[in-house]
Amino acid sequence: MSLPMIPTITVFERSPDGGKGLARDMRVRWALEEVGQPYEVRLVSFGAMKEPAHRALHPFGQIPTYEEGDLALFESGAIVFHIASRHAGLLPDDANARARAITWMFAALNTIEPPILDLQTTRLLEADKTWFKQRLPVVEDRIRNRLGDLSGRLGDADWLDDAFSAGDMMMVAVLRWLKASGMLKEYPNLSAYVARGEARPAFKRAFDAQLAVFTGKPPTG
Ligand code: GTB
Repeated sequence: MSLPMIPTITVFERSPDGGKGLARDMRVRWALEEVGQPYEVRLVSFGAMKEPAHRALHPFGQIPTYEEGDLALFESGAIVFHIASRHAGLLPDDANARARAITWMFAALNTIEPPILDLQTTRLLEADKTWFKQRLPVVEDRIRNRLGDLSGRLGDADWLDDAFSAGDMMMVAVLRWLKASGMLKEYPNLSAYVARGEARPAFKRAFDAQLAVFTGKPPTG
């Protein structure tokens, strides 16, 4: 009898978010928790991330990576899709519903994440520029544009397409990046949607596990 393969993911040795669960390993942890797959974690420093050993796993020298036997993956979206495809729980059985859930995963990563990332980059790297004050509202309005549409589509539903799926998981993970900005509060149904995602037991386990890396104390739950 062969033993089940325990995947290993890489995460920041010391996450710059201070344990808020904003780095992209959080979505991989969350997916693994949703499907009940145990996993191991290898901590990587900023220096080690750029070394050949890590670049063999991740060409861009980043986290997260995912190793399972002789399979090595990078890109959080591809990793979550792999997990969701191999296990029950994150993608519906019905072929059309499955395709729609995958569409929402792409929407989270390709349509919602880019303007939000632009805001983080603008705040982090461009605050000292003369044009920062003019640029900031432009970047924020691009996000509002997307949030308005997403909010309209979600309406008063719990999830984007019937039952919770990898599409919701990815969307909530991306929207969480906006919490500190206060922008999410402008869309009460999106705030509630994120809160619903965060209330899931699998989210809590994933959050506690990443926090434990930061605090050095084991998860309490
Ligand atoms: N497209 C890749 C993926 O989805 O996996 C992007 C991977 C990536 O950017 N990883 C970051 C990294 O390794 C960690 S998530 N950075 C080190 C480097 O590039 O040298 C970083 C992150 C945390 C929190 C926010 N946020 O709050 O907006 C954004 C990005």
